[in-house]
Amino acid sequence: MILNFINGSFREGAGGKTFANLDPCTGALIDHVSEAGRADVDDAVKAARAALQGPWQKLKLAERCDMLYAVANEIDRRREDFLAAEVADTGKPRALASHLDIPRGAANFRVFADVVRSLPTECFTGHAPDGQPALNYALRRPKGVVAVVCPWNLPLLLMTWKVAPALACGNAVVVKPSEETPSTATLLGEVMNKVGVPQGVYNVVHGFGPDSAGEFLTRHAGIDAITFTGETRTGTAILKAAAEGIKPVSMELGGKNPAIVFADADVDAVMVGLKRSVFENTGQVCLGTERVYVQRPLFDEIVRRLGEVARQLKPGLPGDMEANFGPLISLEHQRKVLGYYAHARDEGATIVSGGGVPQVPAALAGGAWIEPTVWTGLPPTSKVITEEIFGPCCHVAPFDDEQEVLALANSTPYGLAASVYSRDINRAHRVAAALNVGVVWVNTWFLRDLRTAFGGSGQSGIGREGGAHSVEFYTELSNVCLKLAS
Ligand code: NAD
Ligand code: 6OD
Repeated sequence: MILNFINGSFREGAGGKTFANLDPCTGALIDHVSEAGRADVDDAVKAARAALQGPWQKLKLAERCDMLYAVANEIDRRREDFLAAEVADTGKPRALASHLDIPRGAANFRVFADVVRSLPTECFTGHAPDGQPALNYALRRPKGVVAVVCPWNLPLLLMTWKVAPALACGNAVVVKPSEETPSTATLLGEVMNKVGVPQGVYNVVHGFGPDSAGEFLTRHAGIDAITFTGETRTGTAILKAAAEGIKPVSMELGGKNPAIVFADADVDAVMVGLKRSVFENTGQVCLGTERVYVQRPLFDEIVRRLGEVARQLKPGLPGDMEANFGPLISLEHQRKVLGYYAHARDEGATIVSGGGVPQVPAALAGGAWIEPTVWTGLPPTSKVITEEIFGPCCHVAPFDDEQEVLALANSTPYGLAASVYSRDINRAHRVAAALNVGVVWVNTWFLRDLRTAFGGSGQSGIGREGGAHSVEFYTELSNVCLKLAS
């Protein structure tokens, strides 16, 4: 049984309710998860508050940062355990989790410990009306108890992306992992205990969203801030919860990200980028590309090569060295993605590759398998082009000039990420500046420097995290004005 982690102890939810954690590759039961009820969430929030007012607050900044380095080292030491838990919950290829998810889990703690350790505070010198010197300086305090609500696509990576800066800034957290991926957040509880993080600083409550742990947590009067990663629609529900009590929010939401390929691009580099941005993690990356715009001279070649890339991906179990393509997270998500596949067919799309469910061995028949899919020929108003699908698929459309492609790229209410492929650095710079998105990659994709601002515009989010931007969210500033005697 996967348990809640409250005040340093693993425990069952008081109501005794459980739910199933299913293997996305086969549909088989991995384990039962103990669901936290309202009382458990309340206990977690109280434990976090007590930790804040007790031992956590008393640690010196350097001691806290050293402790976060110890957390990172322990994740590295238990890499195999984290890897096994992450691939079991998600079905993603082991190779992907071992170069992306687990190392980033550790890196998040190191980077934010470093950011906070070397953070300056602002200071202004001036004078009072009587001519005496005055000194204004800023004090940073943790926000308090932070609710961290997480999705299932990169569970450890995205959870620690929030937990690490929150703890580095001196907060205590209550994490609500996705119901689909409860394991690595729970395992992190063992790490916290092992390295001596005081009890109550890191808590995990399991459950669902509405009328369950997610809602109980985000509506709890005892939390001081909410950081959320997930769907835009869920973001709306959480914003309403946050309005009660005026809770600060950080929202990392959905995207419908374009890739723009100019005719002067290095086509091999484009294919490397698109292979990853369309198909990696079975397309379940918020930053992933679902709209590809190609300048007309390269259109046929890119479409043909993208179709070949899709056909070469091989579905299989995480540890299968011949396979490089996992399932979707669940049958429910598979139904949603297949709904878009059917819609594209009905609207008369040209299906360059895929479009359905692949043949898999009988042992995998209960899994959420899906074909990587490439379409052309849909009108720009199609919901396949305007709505986030969150699957391994993209639509490719031709364009003739820069103004036209900018209008197409900026035509959805989302604004998370974009990639631009061109050898012309001036054009890349101009186009990047004209895209209404939070992150632009030029001639690459998902190349991360954790000190940079990260987040979305429009319906893709509120606020920025990363480096000092995370510190802004996870701390409160108060200014001290000190009138000095000469
Ligand atoms: P989701 O919104 O369905 O769920 C996210 C979390 O919210 C889960 O833990 C869920 O239990 C909880 N939740 C659901 N309803 C709630 C409610 N009413 N109150 C409180 N909590 C609630 O998202 P998902 O399906 O897990 O993840 C996929 C989505 O996340 C995609 O839209 C993707 O684009 C987005 N995403 C965005 C980013 C980003 O950085 N912008 C990163 C990863 C994923
Ligand atoms: O790399 C990150 O820090 C980050 N937040 C990635 C988000 C990926 C979305 O699926």
